[in-house]
Amino acid sequence: MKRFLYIILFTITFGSAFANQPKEWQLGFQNPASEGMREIVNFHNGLLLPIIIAISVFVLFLMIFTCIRFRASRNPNPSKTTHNFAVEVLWTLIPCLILIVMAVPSFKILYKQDTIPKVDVTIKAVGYQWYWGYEYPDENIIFESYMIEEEDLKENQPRLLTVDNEIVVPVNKVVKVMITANDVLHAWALPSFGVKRDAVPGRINETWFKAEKVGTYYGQCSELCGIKHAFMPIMVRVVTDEEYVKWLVEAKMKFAKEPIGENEYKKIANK
Ligand SMILES: [Cu+2]
Repeated sequence: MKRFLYIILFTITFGSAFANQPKEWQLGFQNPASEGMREIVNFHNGLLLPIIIAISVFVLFLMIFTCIRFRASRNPNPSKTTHNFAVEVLWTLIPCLILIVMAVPSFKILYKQDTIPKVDVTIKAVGYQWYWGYEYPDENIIFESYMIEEEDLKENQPRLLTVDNEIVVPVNKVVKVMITANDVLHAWALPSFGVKRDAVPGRINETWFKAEKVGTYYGQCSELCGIKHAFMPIMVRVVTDEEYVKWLVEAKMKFAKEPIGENEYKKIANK
């Protein structure tokens, strides 16, 4: 039984290895790319899943046992028993204990996610019907990010997930994301980083992640926001520090929030 369980856990954990995006027939989570998500996956696969499997197997056993043992043909005069004090105490206490065992590590992870460490890069994400607007407030960069239609996709660009202007962040740096919306509720979600926050008009929600691997990661708006809710994906490119600096220079020219003067342009270009 134990070995069987390990095989299931192994398949779920590593079945989708090396993927930063959903895979066909995927069962488990996307491959984690941050410490936060790794903790969530371990919590789920290491604790929650075994408990859920054990409970399901136990309930199934009870049902089969009851159907056979107490079937009508074997019990022409059914028992009139209605109460059993000991059983009632047990079936209240045991579920309570199980919930406490699950709640303690769960809150630990939640509180850890809630505490933002020293921030290296700040990004503001604004949900619109139906695209994302991004701003790097410290870098004078602002741009919009639209999904690329299926007919315009290039090779290896995943359908419904690729955008024209992705956000770029440096690897192993704490990125704070300030999330809000301009019209209706949206939600900024990135499974590989274990990040999901509602985007609420008139309010800023904060979250953070520290991507551990260079690569491209995909997420989607996760709050029903209207007819094109499924077509406002989130794309994050995690790059090395040098590549990030290079991107910043390009982005500052391309996406400057305020028009920049010739002197400033030269300053950026010389960086
Ligand atoms: Cu949305």
